[in-house]
Amino acid sequence: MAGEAQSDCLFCKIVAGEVPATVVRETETTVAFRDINPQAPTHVLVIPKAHYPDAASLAAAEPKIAADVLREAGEVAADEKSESYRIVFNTGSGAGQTVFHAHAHVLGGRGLQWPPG
Ligand code: DGP
Repeated sequence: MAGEAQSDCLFCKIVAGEVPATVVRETETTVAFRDINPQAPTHVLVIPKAHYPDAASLAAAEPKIAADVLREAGEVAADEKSESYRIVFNTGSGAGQTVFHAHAHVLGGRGLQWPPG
């Protein structure tokens, strides 16, 4: 069923506590944890606990949870005292998505260039 945990999904395993992560925030619907390969002083991933492969499919099926992810991304930036920050949803392998469980990258703590590569 849509949204159900997938046994082969790394981020579902983090939600279940089967893979360790440095969790910085958690709500009923979301978890935020530090990226294992940080690209900035603040690099936190905010994920829905429910499994959807990308941000658009999450928003189509569960718009409230998609809003929860965005709100939590802002809360992470506030917790980290990042006044300027970037929220990124890589979607598709051509855009660099490697984990097919929706996630927002929250990047901050340094100047960020535009356009991104
Ligand atoms: P993306 O490339 O947009 O799908 O982002 C996936 C991110 O997940 C990438 O920046 C690295 C991070 N990542 C991969 N494996 C792990 C892990 O086991 N733990 C944590 N905390 N992050 C991970």
